[in-house]
Amino acid sequence: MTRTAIRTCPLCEATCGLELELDGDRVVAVRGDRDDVFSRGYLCPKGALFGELEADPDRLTAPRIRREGALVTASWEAAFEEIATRLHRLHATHGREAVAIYLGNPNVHSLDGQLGARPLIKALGTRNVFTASSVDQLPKHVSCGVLFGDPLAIPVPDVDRTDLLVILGANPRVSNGSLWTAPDLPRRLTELQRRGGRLVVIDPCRTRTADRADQHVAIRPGTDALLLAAVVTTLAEEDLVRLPDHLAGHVSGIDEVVAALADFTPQAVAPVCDVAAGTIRDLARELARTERACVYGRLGTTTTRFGTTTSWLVDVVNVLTGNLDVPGGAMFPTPAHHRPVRRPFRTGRWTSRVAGLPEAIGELPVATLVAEIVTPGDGQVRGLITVAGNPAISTPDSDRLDAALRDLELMVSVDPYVTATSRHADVILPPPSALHRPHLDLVFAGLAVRNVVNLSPAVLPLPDDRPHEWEILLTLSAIALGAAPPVDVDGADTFVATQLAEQLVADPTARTGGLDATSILAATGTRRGPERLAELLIRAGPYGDGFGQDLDGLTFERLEAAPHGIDLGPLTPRIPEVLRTATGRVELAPPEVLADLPRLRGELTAAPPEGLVLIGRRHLRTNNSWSHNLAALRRGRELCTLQLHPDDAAVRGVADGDLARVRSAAGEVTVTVEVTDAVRPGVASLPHGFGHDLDGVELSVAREGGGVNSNRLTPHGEVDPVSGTAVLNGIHIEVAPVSEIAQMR
Ligand SMILES: Nc1nc2c(c(=O)[nH]1)N[C@H]1C(S)=C(S)[C@@H](COP(=O)(O)OP(=O)(O)OC[C@H]3O[C@@H](n4cnc5c(=O)[nH]c(N)nc54)[C@H](O)[C@@H]3O)O[C@H]1N2
Ligand SMILES: Nc1nc2c(c(=O)[nH]1)N[C@H]1C(S)=C(S)[C@@H](COP(=O)(O)OP(=O)(O)OC[C@H]3O[C@@H](n4cnc5c(=O)[nH]c(N)nc54)[C@H](O)[C@@H]3O)O[C@H]1N2
Ligand code: SF4
Ligand SMILES: [Mo]
Repeated sequence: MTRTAIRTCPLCEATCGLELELDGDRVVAVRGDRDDVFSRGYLCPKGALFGELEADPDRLTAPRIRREGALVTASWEAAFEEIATRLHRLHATHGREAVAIYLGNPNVHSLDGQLGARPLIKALGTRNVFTASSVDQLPKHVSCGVLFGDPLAIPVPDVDRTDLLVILGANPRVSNGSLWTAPDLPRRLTELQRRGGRLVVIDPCRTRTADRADQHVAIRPGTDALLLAAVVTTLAEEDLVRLPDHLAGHVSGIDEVVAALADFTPQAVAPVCDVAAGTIRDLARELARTERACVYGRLGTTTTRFGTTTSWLVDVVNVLTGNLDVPGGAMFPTPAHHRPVRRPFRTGRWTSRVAGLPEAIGELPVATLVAEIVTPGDGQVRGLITVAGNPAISTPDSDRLDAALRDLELMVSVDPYVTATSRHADVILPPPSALHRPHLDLVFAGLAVRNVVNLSPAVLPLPDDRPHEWEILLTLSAIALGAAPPVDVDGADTFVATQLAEQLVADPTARTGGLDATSILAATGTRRGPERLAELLIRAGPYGDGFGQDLDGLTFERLEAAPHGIDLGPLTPRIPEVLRTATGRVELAPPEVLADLPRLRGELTAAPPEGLVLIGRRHLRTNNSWSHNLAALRRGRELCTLQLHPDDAAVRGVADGDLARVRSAAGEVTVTVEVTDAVRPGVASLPHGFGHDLDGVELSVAREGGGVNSNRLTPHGEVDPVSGTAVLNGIHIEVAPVSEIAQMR
């Protein structure tokens, strides 16, 4: 007898509903949940293998402790004892800054991680906080922070209602969207075109998304800011700047922006971008004249030298063409959970010790983690806790970082696998799989193209001998605060919940404002952990019942009764209420970003780049570094190839299928060449997340899967200086046939 269970897919930002067929505790089939109010049955190849991922025999079920060099299985008690002894010693000898934390991407895909990581960061009391954001979307947080006063107020393309969508540096037909939650984006993009709308893709590669677009502009990598600046000058020159009525009086700095960008004319930027001036002008005119239009930039614009400035310009263009905060434009979602009003945003409240890079949203750039570990002195990082991250593969200068991790005095990894990263840990704490935990998304709902809420109960009970991930994180928090195990997890959990309840009753913008903290806490009954926190946030949120004040409002009972989710309607205009700047207006000309314009101007006169520039790509069947252990995903042709344009391949004497050496300032890899005119001349493309065949890695399938770690080529010092985000796209490389380099030696 099988049974079915409904659960939100935890693998990417699309948050599709899955219908799982279970035989006992094994998932035997996965289908898209056709009744899901948002994803309506969509399923991608990764989601389809959710069952295999859950049943992966390489997944750890018990902790590991390093003993005489080897990672041996240990009890939870012994693992926490070991951590407490060594962490307390490290803190006592070298202080709080000596212990760093790195939070990886899957943290934001679980309720445990979404709510469990904060207390740990606070408890560690270190400024050495690193996350995958600084190899990803941090520039967007910073640009929205300065524009709107809130780094989480990120407008998303209202794809279902737009008539023109201009995508820069994203490949949603493969990635399924990022900072843009819209399950089944491929269908939504097709529908946009079917109803007569246009899709323009600006990307150095003819990606799957570009291939299906109405127009593909093969821009030179790293030059999007110039192109967008020239769109702004065209709008100004041709008197095309228009604001929607409701924005009038809520936007400052229009004239300043126009003046600051005046010399970035289409003619001036065209040779640098390698895009015709006429194409840029037409783009500006089309954006201004199309009733409902939107510009969207993503990873290929954020992880570049001008990440923040480009992200800012995306929204500047949306504002000036009258497309911010209007249906069919770029809109701010209204998620169901309460979001506290934040203080006006600023970066650089502190800087990193070695490179002096600025803090942003409470973290430091991971590109500088290696420098913090290897550079002696006061505040040197000697201990590291990684949670759901694989920095040894996913972050810059991997060879050096890998070596540095080996030399740490203490390393703890909360991870279900022995990976390139966790193989260096002294203790590995494996969390249970997604089947064992409830889910309610508190991140991507704030980036979704419809307002939706969806609670997934745990599919399977957790075996008694295993802690939940939030219990692991709370135990680590208590230890970091000085507690000796066994830790009173329930006490710590109640403390966290009480703090939240007190904040919610003191917050006049919450539906719980003015209520009594003890009563709202009591109303959550027997719920514990992040589920209890989530209930507080939902009932305090904009659709919440305010704990009985609004009988039609959301309660957890209502969510439990709606396994396919609840649709809360299309996005609605939110300006001015969403703004959190000191002036309460959109600050279109923030000084932090304008200060970067001289550097951008320097690009206009810089010598054209010589040689090859490396960029990245994603595959439909891989997920960053961690889905590579599924045989079914690795089937078929080689995925980790260096794509080269035929002209570039010919000049270098390499042919399709040859092995080539690729060299950058950081390192060197040997990889198979794929000759294709899908990449523009002067550009090479290599996917990230590969290269698992390292000593000690216990990923039996991924080890054999081949491929190289592209971040061995990423220099650690190269960042977007405004946000500190690593330059992953736009790395200078040399490519030569393997035989030729051998001869040179
Ligand atoms: N060159 C290059 N580098 C890149 C990118 C690129 O495009 N090019 N992309 C960047 C981007 S966008 C990102 S987001 C980062 C990702 O970088 P990371 O977040 O550091 O790495 P992941 O590959 O996502 O590894 C996630 C780890 O979490 C573990 N894990 C999975 N589920 C759970 C769970 O439920 N709990 C816990 N505790 N652990 C879990 C996995 O076993 C794996 O070890 O990589 C970045 N690196
Ligand atoms: N299948 C799959 N889906 C995923 C992931 C995965 O690993 N696999 N990872 C998830 C994660 S963590 C994230 S953050 C998202 C990312 O999702 P997307 O933002 O869609 O990122 P990519 O698919 O890497 O596409 C980036 C594009 O930028 C282009 N590009 C590179 N440099 C430049 C440039 O200078 N200018 C312009 N205009 N374009 C440039 C590249 O050619 C590439 O097509 O995907 C998520 N979804
Ligand atoms: S698109 Fe993302 S959320 Fe949807 S099934 Fe695939 S991996 Fe899961
Ligand atoms: Mo990401």
